[in-house]
Amino acid sequence: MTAFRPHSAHWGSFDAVVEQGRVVGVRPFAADPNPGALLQSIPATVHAESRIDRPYARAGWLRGERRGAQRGDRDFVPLPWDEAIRLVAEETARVRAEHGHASILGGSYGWSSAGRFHHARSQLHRFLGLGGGFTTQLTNYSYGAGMTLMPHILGTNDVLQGPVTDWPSIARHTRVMLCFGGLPLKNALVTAGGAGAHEYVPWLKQAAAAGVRFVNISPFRGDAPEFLKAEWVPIRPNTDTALMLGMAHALLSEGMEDRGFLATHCTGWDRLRPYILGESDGQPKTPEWAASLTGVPAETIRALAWEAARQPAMLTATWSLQRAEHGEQPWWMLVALAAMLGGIGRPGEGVAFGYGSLNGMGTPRRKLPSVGLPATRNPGGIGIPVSRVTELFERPGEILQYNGRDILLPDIRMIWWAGGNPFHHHQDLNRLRRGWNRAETIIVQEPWWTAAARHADIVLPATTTLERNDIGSSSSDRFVRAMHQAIPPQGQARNDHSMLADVADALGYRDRFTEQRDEGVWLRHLYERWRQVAGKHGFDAPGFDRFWAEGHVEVPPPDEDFVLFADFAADPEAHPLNTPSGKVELFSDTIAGFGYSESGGHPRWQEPAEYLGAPLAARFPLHLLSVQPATRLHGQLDPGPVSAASKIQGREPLLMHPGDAAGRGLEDGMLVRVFNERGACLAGLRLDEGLRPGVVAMATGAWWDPLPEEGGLDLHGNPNVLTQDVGTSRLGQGCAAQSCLVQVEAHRAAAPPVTVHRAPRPLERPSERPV
Ligand SMILES: Nc1nc2c(c(=O)[nH]1)N[C@H]1C(S)=C(S)[C@@H](COP(=O)(O)OP(=O)(O)OC[C@H]3O[C@@H](n4cnc5c(=O)[nH]c(N)nc54)[C@H](O)[C@@H]3O)O[C@H]1N2
Ligand SMILES: Nc1nc2c(c(=O)[nH]1)N[C@H]1C(S)=C(S)[C@@H](COP(=O)(O)OP(=O)(O)OC[C@H]3O[C@@H](n4cnc5c(=O)[nH]c(N)nc54)[C@H](O)[C@@H]3O)O[C@H]1N2
Ligand SMILES: [Mo]
Repeated sequence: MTAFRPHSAHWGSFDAVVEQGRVVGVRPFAADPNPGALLQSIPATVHAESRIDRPYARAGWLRGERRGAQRGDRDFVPLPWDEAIRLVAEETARVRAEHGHASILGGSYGWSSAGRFHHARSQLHRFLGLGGGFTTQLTNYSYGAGMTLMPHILGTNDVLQGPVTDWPSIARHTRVMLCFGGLPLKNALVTAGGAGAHEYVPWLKQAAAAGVRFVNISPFRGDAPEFLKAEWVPIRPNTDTALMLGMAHALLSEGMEDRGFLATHCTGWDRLRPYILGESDGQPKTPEWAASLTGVPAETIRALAWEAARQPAMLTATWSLQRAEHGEQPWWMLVALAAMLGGIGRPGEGVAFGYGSLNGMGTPRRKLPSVGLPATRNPGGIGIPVSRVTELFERPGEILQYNGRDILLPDIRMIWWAGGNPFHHHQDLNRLRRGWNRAETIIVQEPWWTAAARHADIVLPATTTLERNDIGSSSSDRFVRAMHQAIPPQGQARNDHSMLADVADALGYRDRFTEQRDEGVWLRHLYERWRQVAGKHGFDAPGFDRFWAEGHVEVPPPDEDFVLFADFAADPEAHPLNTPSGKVELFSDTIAGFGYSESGGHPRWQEPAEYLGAPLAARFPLHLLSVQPATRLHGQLDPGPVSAASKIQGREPLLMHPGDAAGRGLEDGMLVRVFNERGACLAGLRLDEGLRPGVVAMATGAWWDPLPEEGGLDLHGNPNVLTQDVGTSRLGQGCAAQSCLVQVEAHRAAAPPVTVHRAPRPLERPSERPV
């Protein structure tokens, strides 16, 4: 018999097609106008060979090899669940008693899965918070630098998280849209918490049909879909700030800046203007100056500036631009450029970040929170900017500067991860692993044998969403989705909530953790809480039983276009921004007051240590972009068929311009070795004329499969063995993965096969099992 069970994932809502206890297919959600291909990877991934079948412990850990022990040795011993729970509880109690709450790193960054109750990271935070606290991780990898910066200069993070000026407003009013980083189709496959409706492509088509002209300012032509007929401006990576400064100079030299807006709505123009003109530092930021850094001709820079000044222009940049050394600067300068054009807060004009980064940005929606667990208290804990995780391991007792604060780094004894994959998301993985190994105990909750699970001491097998009931919900999506359990738990997998409840039980606080609710009661409780909030926002949602039976609730879109900062634009006195001056801060006294040499009081051009203009480019002459994958979500779904079909000889593709390949004797489809001083990986070469020469690109997410020795060659193609691990600056301390130079050569030797999608072979003989 075939059953259809409503369900949801970050990459789309669907019905799971179930036969004899197995997911055999998926049927896209009927209300989705443009369902994505990633859904097709679900059945094979849920039933993959790489599912963790039962709890395990690392043999060396059981023998007492703790701090400094090598992890990732794959020497795992199966454990019965009750023993695993007992070991975890005893070790947690010991670490807390001996070293304090802050010695447990429970930040556990990662996307987890769409269901909001069983959201692994939220469950872990709740468990650790109720137990006294933990060291958590602040900001995120996506836009950590940007979200630290924007409150200083615009007083809000709406400009990058939404709601932003919506597509109907753009289609109606915008004439030209300048898109730094483009408007890639691949990124719009996903929405955190579940994509009920993929409306990005229909909206892009509508805007193009309405006559909006798109300009794709990016090293990669493929960042704009063909149907937009976008002009391509191939810029050198990490030089966008210089291009924007050149545009600003072009505006000033023609007197095209909006002096009224700069006077009434901004502060600090008197400091930024002399910098653009070169009066404060002796270097006028002319289009010619910008051309020498960006590789974009001065005429093009002038034309872009004048075009944007003559008609309604929307400026946008993808989140990727700030994932680079000095990543705060291009975003700040884009705000300054929008201020010079005077369009901030006008329909179809101004600036916002991430239209091309995630499905849901700019989609008409009401500002409603998503269904979810209440925020956790973290009484005894402290927070570290998420991308500084390796430094946290390396420098206990030292100070980390961040956004005007001095953070004393704790000595991490225990690492606990649920719902994230640091050996996917972090930079310079060989260095991360050295720091990681300093912990005494590492616990990972995972459905699959990811690199994080392989680097744990205790591995707890988690169910996937299809093995439990939940609610999918995102503040960026109109639909709240019922997620019905489709199949029984696979192997001995358990829900994150249930395993943590058992550990809480052993530690004496089960009831505080569960609030004596089971799954069903929790779902009803969380939904009804949300229904009340929705009611206050004027939306009358059906009761839980109807929602659950119908499978979804649709929150209707608002009737009117949404324009970000409209009130402020109309009357800056009555509706000031939440900045110290109440205005757009083109100069920030607060930021200047931090005294960081690398981030001053106004946006400025600063050379990254790794980009094509740097001395290091003589040795590593290619700029590597590590972009979001079209074939999966980060490391998730990598074992599925959509991801597998994109690989070349089983390795992740590396995109390269044919000219760069010819100079190296490389041909399409061959295996190459990509390397720098931090590490090396194999990749399959794909030639693409749409890449700026000197730039190569590789998607993230191929599961790390290193040869066993320290720093060993990664056989699969995980770009994070190459990326550099520095903060964007002390201001934002964001991830700077996009600043990375490499060299590429043919790999002609025989290449061992990629085996990382198989489960590691456990130690089976009882004699190998230590007591
Ligand atoms: N070089 C480079 N690196 C990058 C980026 C880049 O642009 N370049 N981008 C960065 C960005 S923006 C991000 S957001 C990060 C993403 O990094 P992550 O969010 O850490 O990546 P995911 O692979 O989504 O990790 C989620 C993990 O949760 C697991 N999981 C799913 N459901 C459950 C569950 O129910 N229970 C449990 N216990 N686990 C579950 C999945 O199997 C998966 O391993 O990567 C960052 N890394
Ligand atoms: N299919 C899919 N979609 C995803 C994700 C996924 O894993 N898979 N991840 C999601 C997540 S967590 C996030 S945070 C978002 C991230 O969204 P983004 O950060 O926008 O995504 P990226 O692919 O890293 O970058 C977008 C484009 O920016 C260009 N770019 C890179 N560096 C530069 C530069 O210096 N200058 C200019 N002008 N352009 C540059 C690259 O060519 C790249 O294709 O994507 C989300 N969407
Ligand atoms: Mo992200």
